[in-house]
Amino acid sequence: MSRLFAAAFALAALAAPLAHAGDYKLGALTVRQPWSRPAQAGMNGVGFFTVVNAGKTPVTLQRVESPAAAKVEIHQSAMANGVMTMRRQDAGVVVPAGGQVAFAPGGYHLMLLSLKAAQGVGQKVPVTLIFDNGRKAQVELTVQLAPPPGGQASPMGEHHH
Ligand SMILES: [Cu+2]
Repeated sequence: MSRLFAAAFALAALAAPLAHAGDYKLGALTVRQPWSRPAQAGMNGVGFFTVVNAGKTPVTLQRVESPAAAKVEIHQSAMANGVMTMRRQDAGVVVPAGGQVAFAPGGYHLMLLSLKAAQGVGQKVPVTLIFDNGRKAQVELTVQLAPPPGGQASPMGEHHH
């Protein structure tokens, strides 16, 4: 084995523990552990993940597209007078420089309106996250029943669509 190969292997070994399977890197942004829930065709689906911004400037997630749904909206759930409500976030969601934003049950989420097909556990749902710096992240939401291990805890419990 050449020295060059040995060095490359050493680097790969060092980098490995930092990356989770299912993370997507896009410049200074990382989209961590995107997932969704099972749903029937014609119903609304959800999308959850964490966006980490290692850069020195804030980045806004402006909009989201998916071939799996008629339309995708960015929503935020909030508790108001004991009632869980959802609001569309038409201005997008800002990920601060050096910070992160969690899309998780009870908070921010993607709403996949009118799914074109049923999505079952283990399936992958393609979505494209479009940021204000012109970057697009193509990620796949893994359909599962519960949040990924090590994912963000739910800020306000479950919420149903
Ligand atoms: Cu919603």
